[in-house]
Amino acid sequence: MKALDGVRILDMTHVQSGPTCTQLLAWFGADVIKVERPGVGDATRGQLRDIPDVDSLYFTMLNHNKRSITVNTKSETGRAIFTRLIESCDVLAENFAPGALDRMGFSWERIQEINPRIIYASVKGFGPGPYEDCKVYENVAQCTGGGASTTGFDDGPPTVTGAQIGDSGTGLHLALGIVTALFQREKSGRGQRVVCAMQDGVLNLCRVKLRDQQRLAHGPLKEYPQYPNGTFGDATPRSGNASGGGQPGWIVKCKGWEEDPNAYIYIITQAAAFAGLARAIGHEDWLEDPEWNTPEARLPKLETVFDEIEKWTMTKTKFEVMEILNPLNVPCGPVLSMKELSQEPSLRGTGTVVEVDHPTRGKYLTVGNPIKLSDSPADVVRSPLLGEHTDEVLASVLGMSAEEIEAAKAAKAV
Ligand code: CAO
Repeated sequence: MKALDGVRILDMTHVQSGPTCTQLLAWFGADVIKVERPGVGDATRGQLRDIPDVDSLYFTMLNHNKRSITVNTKSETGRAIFTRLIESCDVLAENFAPGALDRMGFSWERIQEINPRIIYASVKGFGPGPYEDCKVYENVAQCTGGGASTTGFDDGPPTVTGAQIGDSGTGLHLALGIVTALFQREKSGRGQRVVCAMQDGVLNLCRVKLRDQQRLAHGPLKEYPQYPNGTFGDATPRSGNASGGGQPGWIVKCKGWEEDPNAYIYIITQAAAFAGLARAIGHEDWLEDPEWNTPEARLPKLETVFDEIEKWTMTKTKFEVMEILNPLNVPCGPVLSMKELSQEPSLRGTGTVVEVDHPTRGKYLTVGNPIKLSDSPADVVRSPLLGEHTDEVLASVLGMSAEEIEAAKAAKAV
């Protein structure tokens, strides 16, 4: 048995933010029925294709464990089928441009009339306000949610990150909203509206930067590299690779950095483990010297501290550094490339990196469910082909006869 067995999701999501959410719910056991436009489908099926005429990795890696049905929700017969699907499902999830579902004839009021128990969940770019009608993609959300203004080096431009905090991050938020609403429905008997704006999701993940904005009013941010030599403006600045948690940290070069762009390691010079670190890099002299042996004394000289650490790390590989520093309780982590992560045996062992077989693509790697439940294991099942389950869903979920299905096909509704 899976945690969400018995929960049926009418999945109108596309691209990345919404599909991330419904994929998670599918891994927890929900029956996710992905509704796509006949002949077209989710635009990502054809985006960034590596193999001609085959569903892209963009699509396959975001739509595991789902069933696909094609319905033209703008045709009369299609709308009637969609109405019956709303009646039969617990959740309707979507992330179209603002107003798209209303334009199809399905306002929240109408959806509640059809099924008062349904949870109607949406991702939008912005919440109510001046930008509520805007279309939004990942990097736009990273910029509007505070990610870009606080990422990068102080002397460089705002920078977006490779982690998809706008899309996948908001999808995660939406998934939590949906299961919370399902939990409340157990007591209230009613569905509700769940909305996550990507700007809000990114800002939530940048919470500590709003913390720093307010600390700035009371003096410089001492853990930022701008202290004590640089200047602070009136907004949280970009902190480069500085550690956010009040324990100084930085990325330093390791052996082979000249050829390998990822021969680096992150090292945190936590006060409690500093003595071991100083000894390891050959700086016992720091331990007795009041110029170096307290965090306060080191704070204005962090650049020198990390330069000295780097002289040592450049003589070792990032994995050797890890092996030496871990027993000394020095928090550190090698910069791992996607190539290294894809080959890491422990991630294969836990199902976080999984190989999947696909009928037209063949074998590919994906990221499995990162959330591990002891009573609800997640098996990764390949993504559906466009409309692969149309007949099956119309017959088994809506009880349509073969003749009715043929008639819907003839009307080009499915
Ligand atoms: N049958 C008939 N029509 C369908 C359909 C179906 N099964 N499924 C979708 N459509 C229609 C929609 O009704 C819409 O038509 P209208 O414009 O006439 O209302 C159209 O297809 C596509 O909707 P869209 O405007 O959402 O698509 P887009 O590619 O232009 O925009 C995006 C994409 C992501 C920018 C936009 O959907 C958006 O801003 N979504 C909210 C924020 C979000 O989730 N962004 C993250 C995306 S991941 O980077």
